[in-house]
Amino acid sequence: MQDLQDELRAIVGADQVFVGADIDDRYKIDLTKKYASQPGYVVRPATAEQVSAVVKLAHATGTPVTPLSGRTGLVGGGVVTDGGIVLSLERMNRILDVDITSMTMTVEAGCILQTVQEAAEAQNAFLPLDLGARGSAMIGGVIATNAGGNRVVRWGMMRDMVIGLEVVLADGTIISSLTKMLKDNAGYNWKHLLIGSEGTLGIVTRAVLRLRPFPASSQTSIVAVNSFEDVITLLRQLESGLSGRLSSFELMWGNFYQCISEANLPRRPRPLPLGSPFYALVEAMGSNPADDAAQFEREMEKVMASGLVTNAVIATSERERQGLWAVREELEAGLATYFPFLSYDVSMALAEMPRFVDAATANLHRRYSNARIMFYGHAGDGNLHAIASIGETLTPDIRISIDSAIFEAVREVGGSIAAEHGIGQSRAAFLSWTRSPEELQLMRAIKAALDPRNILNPGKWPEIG
Ligand code: LAC
Ligand code: ZN
Repeated sequence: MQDLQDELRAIVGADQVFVGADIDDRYKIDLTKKYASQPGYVVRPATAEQVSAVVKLAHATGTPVTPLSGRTGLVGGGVVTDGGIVLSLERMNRILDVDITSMTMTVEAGCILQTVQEAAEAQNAFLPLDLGARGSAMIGGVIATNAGGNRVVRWGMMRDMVIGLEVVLADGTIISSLTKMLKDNAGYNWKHLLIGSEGTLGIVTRAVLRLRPFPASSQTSIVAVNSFEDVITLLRQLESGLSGRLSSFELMWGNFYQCISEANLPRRPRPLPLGSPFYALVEAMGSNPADDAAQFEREMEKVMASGLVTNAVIATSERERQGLWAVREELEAGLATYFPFLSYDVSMALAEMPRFVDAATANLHRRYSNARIMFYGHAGDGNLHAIASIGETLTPDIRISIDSAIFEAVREVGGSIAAEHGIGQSRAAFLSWTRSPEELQLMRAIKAALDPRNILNPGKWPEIG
């Protein structure tokens, strides 16, 4: 133990290794406060070479290593096994290059998403990935989890924005492929295997990200819709009517909208009256402010005139835009009346959404007659979030029972139990509900090949390694 500590100190410097009582709580417990552990060591390297040396040492000694970036994960993926090494990327936070000729930027894993977005914007460029946790989530984490968020409907997930990648493998090998070209079909694309592997196959240290022209205009609206069928028609109509500029389509069931509206929030978002079965937050982005706004208004008038949308409000300033987004972003305070709750992140074919919602609700009420559940999410991506509460403390048994109610419904519609937040610890027991035995066998083979000693974020996906 003392030896390992000394060796870690020799690698990263004595002041960047923490043990015992010197370990800050933030390394012990996750954001959801559902997962906690006693790390043996917290190590904060400054370079890929230091990450490599730490991992090599872990490999040699069979010590678990969990990479940690912005601590905004919701599934317990960043909590190390008791006694293991928390490898925090927070000091590796340099923006190395913004290249507006190739429209790429090269960043270290510990860069905060918002900082990266702003550095791109300063050069009139745009990193489209966006999510509520933008102010703390770090690039390494959003790559390791293949984060999605609010603009996937137009620009895809993190996977679609990573051009080059540098990772440290389980034996300490540094694979540095910080290329700037979009096309590269020279053999297996290992990069995509690492993206979304949640720290189980390698540790992201740097990345080259794809940039887009900064959108000079955005139009934002919240609309009320009467039926799910109309929601789909609206989505498809806006996709074509806005000439591909639709960048967010966030759906909210009526009770979710009501819950957030009635919460004691500083901004009290309630742009439209309560009582509609569905609300959608719609945003378009483009590069011709005057034309874009006119086109947006025209499309909105059309969908109002046809009755597809029963009510709408369009933001007329950035402040109003923020006000509309508050309905989706003030979740912590907004969900207070549901506390304690469990939250879900599932996906399915869009046409199956109503069947899923009905089945999940019925399954839950069969188990807990006083349960409450509400749905919202990135409907344009087939991704729904659910918030479930039974008004009492959520013991491990109750959690499994509520999880089962929701995931049975996912299984019924052939969906996925983990659309964008990942598996981490909280979904691990249900991986086989969503992946075939053959898929699990393939995952086991990949894990065994890349991390034969099972030191990288172990204990998270027990069926895999
Ligand atoms: C959201 C996060 C929880 O979409 O994924 O609100
Ligand atoms: Zn989400």
